[in-house]
Amino acid sequence: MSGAGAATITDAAKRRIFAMLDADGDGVVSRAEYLARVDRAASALGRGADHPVVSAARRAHEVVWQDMDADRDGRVTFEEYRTWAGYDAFERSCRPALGSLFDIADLDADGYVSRDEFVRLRVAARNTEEAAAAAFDDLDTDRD
Ligand SMILES: [Ca+2]
Ligand SMILES: [Ca+2]
Ligand SMILES: [Ca+2]
Repeated sequence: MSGAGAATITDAAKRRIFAMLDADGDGVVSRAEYLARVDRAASALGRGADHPVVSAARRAHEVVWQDMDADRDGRVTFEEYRTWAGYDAFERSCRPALGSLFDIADLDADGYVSRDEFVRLRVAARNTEEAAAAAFDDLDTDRD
């Protein structure tokens, strides 16, 4: 994971992220595709769909979704995504959404995501288990 801030996300990176969100590859991200992130994370971590952290994550993602869909037509095009990802909106609404996924992953609610919890979350985001484990090791620089 690079330390690049939101403002420096390249078009290539935005395209990769957009392609990941556009699960059926039709060139637009639907609300269902976007919110499916929450359901995948919840089921990977064994969280019930009505668990408070899952409901909170759904609300946080809903906010991001509304923010991204600038023309409110229920679809996010790459152009919308590209414009949105370059602005403060990214910081403002993405941070709580990512935080909400963190809360889903933090099964014992100790405020830390353990290696095992992190791997399950990343697998849910369709990374291979191996890449997720490597990504965690990259972040966990003091190996604790
Ligand atoms: Ca799609
Ligand atoms: Ca739109
Ligand atoms: Ca934990």
